[in-house]
Amino acid sequence: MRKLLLAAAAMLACALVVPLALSSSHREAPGIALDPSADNTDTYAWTAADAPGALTVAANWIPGEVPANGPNFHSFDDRARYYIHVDNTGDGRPDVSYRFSFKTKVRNKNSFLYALPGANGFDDPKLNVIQRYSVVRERHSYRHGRDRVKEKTLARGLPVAPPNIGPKTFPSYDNFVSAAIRSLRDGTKLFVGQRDDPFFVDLGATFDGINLRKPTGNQGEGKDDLSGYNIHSIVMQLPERLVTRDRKAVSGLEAANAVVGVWSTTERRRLQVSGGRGRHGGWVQVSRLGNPLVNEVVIPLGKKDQFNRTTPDRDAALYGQYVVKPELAAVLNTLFSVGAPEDNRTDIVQAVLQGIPGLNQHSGVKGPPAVDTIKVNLGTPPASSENRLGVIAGDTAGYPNGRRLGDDVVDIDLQVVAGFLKGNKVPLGDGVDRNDKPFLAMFPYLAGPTSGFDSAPSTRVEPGHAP
Ligand SMILES: [Ca+2]
Ligand SMILES: [Ca+2]
Ligand SMILES: [Ca+2]
Repeated sequence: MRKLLLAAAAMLACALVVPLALSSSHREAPGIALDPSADNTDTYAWTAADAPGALTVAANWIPGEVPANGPNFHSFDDRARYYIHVDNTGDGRPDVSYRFSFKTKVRNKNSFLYALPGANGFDDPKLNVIQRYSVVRERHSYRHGRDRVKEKTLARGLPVAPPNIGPKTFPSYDNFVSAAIRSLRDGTKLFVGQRDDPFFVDLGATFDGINLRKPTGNQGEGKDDLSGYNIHSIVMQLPERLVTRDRKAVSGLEAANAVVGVWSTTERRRLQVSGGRGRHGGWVQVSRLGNPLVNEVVIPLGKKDQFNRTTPDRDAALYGQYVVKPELAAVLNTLFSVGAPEDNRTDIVQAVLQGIPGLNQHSGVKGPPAVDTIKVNLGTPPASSENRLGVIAGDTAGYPNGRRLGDDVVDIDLQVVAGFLKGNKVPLGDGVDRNDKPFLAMFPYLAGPTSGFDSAPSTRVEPGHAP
């Protein structure tokens, strides 16, 4: 407890600040908005209350999945590669990466149905379409500026939980969820499949010029524009020794190996076409996501696609200027006259990109470098009662020390950009305080997906009122 208090005090003394921005990372850049199956929406990294010796990560893709979108329901793309990266030294380069590749099989190509009614398991022939995945661990070492990668295939042919089509097709959808939870020999727990989008935000108000429905404060009446929509998620629970610098468990908050930085990316193959013949080239990164909202509202339109292609170790050089002088602060001042500091926001750089000293800053690195990773101190005990505003509300187990599913990053960002940590406390918020569905207390934590049968919004045609 004392350590926690010290950390909280250190944090406030350092005028800690949090990221800027407004809707996590759904359709955040022009290029990736045209390629939803490769589009990262959110990355979460935290210590789960029921798994204190492990790093828990949830990485989500495919924004705004309409549950009823059949017969070709949403899925991971067999032609892309999906990554979760961990940096345990603080330089913004990955030290351990987990790579996911997918393969879809159609059992009966003469049927248009994804599954026949009553399908109840991955081996049930009534399940006509099944997607499976392999996971490869990459360990990176850097010598003379070169990245040497050692690969190990951890598992192949693991099943992806299918899209939740409806109660007639899948009377016991949760059976698929249980069967999709896998434990690897090294103690890693895995789940891959469709879930409810855990992000909550009044998108309509936010991008209508931050048209907060009750701008004097966070007084409710917001609309969770992502409610009822699903995403595809990879959830991993990794024993600490698999991700730390010295390959040992973390002994406490001040341990030298305690902080890790997490982000996710997607890659596609280059395609070269000449003389009417296509040829596949190497893999290229097309999307990435560390802290929420950075590419949304910090990076200007002209740089958003470049941001998705570059790596965190180059963030300070390429994008530092947009964080130090965030456009959002000026926008908030114009709209609401909140008195947000508009220049020299090194407080934001520290909180989001460098880490808070004594809490989630990597130890033993010079600078420290400003890199867009979610930095989580694995020695921070989970909160007995989570506060949605995380560190700025004194809950040091929350954002930006990692990111939990329930952290209200929209409100945190609005308040921090307005100057919360410089004493300018404006109770800004979008009026949406939590997800539309409760999270689970156990793995895989994210709420179950809305089914196609229950898809909304939709208008029920009343009897006798057919058009
Ligand atoms: Ca590194
Ligand atoms: Ca939701
Ligand atoms: Ca909110």
